Amino acid sequence: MTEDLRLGVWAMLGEPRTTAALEDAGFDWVLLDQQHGHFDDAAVRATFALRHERRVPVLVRPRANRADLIGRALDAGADGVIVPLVESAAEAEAAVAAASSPPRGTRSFGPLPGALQAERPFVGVMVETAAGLAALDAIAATPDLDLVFVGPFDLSQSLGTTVDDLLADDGPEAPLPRVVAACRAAGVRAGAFGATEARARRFLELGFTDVVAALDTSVLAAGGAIADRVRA
Ligand code: 3PY
Ligand code: MG
Repeated sequence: MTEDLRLGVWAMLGEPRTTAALEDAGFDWVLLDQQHGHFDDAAVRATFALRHERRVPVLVRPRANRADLIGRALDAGADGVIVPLVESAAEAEAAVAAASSPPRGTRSFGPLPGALQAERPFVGVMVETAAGLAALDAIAATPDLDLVFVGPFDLSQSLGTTVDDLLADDGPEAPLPRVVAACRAAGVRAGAFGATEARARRFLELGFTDVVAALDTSVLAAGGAIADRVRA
């Protein structure tokens, strides 16, 4: 297994204090989901306001690949973004440009602490449609892109298959091995939304490095094991 493995936890609940506690839960990064989770801008800002020690990177998935949404997440203090539904090199470049201050990009300055980050934020784009897969090599080659991240639910629906069949398919021309190969060729990280332990392990076997291993809800549910141990 690669040493450069980064396991993530994906926060859906929009609960700032619960999410802040996840920074101590043993994962390498935390993501706040504004596309499908309950994080509105106020919850994102409240989560970052609780962060004094910045123990692990906290990323945001904005609702869409839009410069205004990416800029607001970064202004709130996000260490980076993972941008959904990217289908072309031009869309990937738009995401990187939105996250990067001039001269590299077009990010506008706002006089807030998050806007004063010295380093360029981490930028991932999600490949999760047949069109995105068709443009994979060009997307992965986007200058300054850090990560290509697979959304297996959208991707399997778009390809007319199931998540588990997608994960089982490991021939060289299969979608997931192609993502790993394209990322290696381009020198970007390969990530995926595993979310359950079994699927996260399978993504690691396939060569992905930045794998979501749990949701905030599943971390809470895992606490049932504590009750079981105490009862025993
Ligand atoms: C997907 O699997 O499509 C995702 O975006 C995970 O949230
Ligand atoms: Mg998706």
